[in-house]
Amino acid sequence: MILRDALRVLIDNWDGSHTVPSRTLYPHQWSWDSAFIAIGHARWSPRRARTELLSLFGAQWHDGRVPHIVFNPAVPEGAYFPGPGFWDARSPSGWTTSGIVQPPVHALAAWRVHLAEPDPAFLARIYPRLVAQQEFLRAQRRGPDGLVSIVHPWESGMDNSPSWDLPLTAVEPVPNGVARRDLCHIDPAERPTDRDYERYIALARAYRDTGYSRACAFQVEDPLFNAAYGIAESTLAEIARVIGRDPAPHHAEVEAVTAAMVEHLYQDGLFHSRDAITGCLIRSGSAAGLVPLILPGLPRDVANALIGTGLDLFGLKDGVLPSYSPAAPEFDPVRYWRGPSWINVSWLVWQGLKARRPDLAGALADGMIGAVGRSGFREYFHPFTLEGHGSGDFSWSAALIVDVIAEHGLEGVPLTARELGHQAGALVEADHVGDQVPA
Ligand code: 9WN
Repeated sequence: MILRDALRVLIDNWDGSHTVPSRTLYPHQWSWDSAFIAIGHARWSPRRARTELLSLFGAQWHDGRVPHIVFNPAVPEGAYFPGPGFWDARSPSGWTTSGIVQPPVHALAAWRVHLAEPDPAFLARIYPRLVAQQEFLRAQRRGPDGLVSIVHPWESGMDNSPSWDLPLTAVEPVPNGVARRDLCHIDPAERPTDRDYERYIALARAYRDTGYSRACAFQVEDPLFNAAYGIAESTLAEIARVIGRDPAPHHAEVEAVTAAMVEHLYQDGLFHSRDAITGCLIRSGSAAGLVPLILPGLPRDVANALIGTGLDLFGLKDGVLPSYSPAAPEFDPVRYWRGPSWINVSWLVWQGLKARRPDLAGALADGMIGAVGRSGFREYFHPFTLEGHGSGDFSWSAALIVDVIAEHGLEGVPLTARELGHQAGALVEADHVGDQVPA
């Protein structure tokens, strides 16, 4: 039942070449959403997964950046704020886009699509684009210590995390006089405050006014973003091997960024963000600090300490990962990224736990399935009651649950692709009607 419902969400949110995160709240294509969604599609329709990624990379800029939103021209300007008119940006291929990025989890997604249905031609096609995405970060975002920065909280993907409260004080909030669209759909208690929103808009406007070329008042080295950058290099090495390219530079790069993260972002059993303007570590209780567990070369003592922190401060053994530690005073169990549990961050930590602590990984898989079983495919969940919040029928919650079920199974029995397809039945047969495969 969960599986069929998940596929139903993915099919309903499909727009012919990509999947919207949510029909109501987010009616365009989002960058890291598409990567997570492709990971789910790979389990039942690798073709759709390839289309999802290729359509996103079809809007890549000449400098290699993959914009965090690719706007659907058929959706009215007012359906999402800030929309294409605000960002005033266009990809070389003609798509209107935003000008900021999100964590580069796309190489990981491409690789998993390939594992589901080996396709060296797809890998050969997407590899140079994935490399260009990393090169953009090296060219425009890498600091002297070898870490890449985000220039807007939206680039972290964990937009309203308390980790950004301090660096955001450097941004003057400017009332923008535009009604917030998100509050038409969601209770204000579950979304960022107006003051935070004014800062987001002021910062995006300032970056836009530099031609999307110079960081403004916010420049932060985030552990989730850097871990994504590192795992992308590690995965690019795998891809390079399959298509006959040299994996060595990718291995060297993931080793270098892992070492830089341990040296500069790790303290007392957790990775933290660092303000790249002041050089100060922003000590916080964000679950972003556990995501470096996905890095294959993380020193064992660091990994063990992270797991200890996960158990002590995040309640990891209960199988539900809050986005912010309940032990911290800023914790809020229902407000956007300030405490609720999200399936994508849980999924990333699950990846990191599988080889290191299968028992905890299993508990987390059961916890993710339990959350959607209790409340449906919501955007986020109260970490104690599992009550759902934010948007309903949220695509990455559905997609990643398909992946979790395919691997971990329901009640511990994994499903083969054939069984998964069989369970999905007629839904899968009907899936390709109206698809537009990117040229
Ligand atoms: C701004 C689409 C996106 C996710 C982000 C999440 C939220 C947007 C918003 O929705 O951000 O990009 O309007 O709040 O924070 O991670 O990619 O699902």
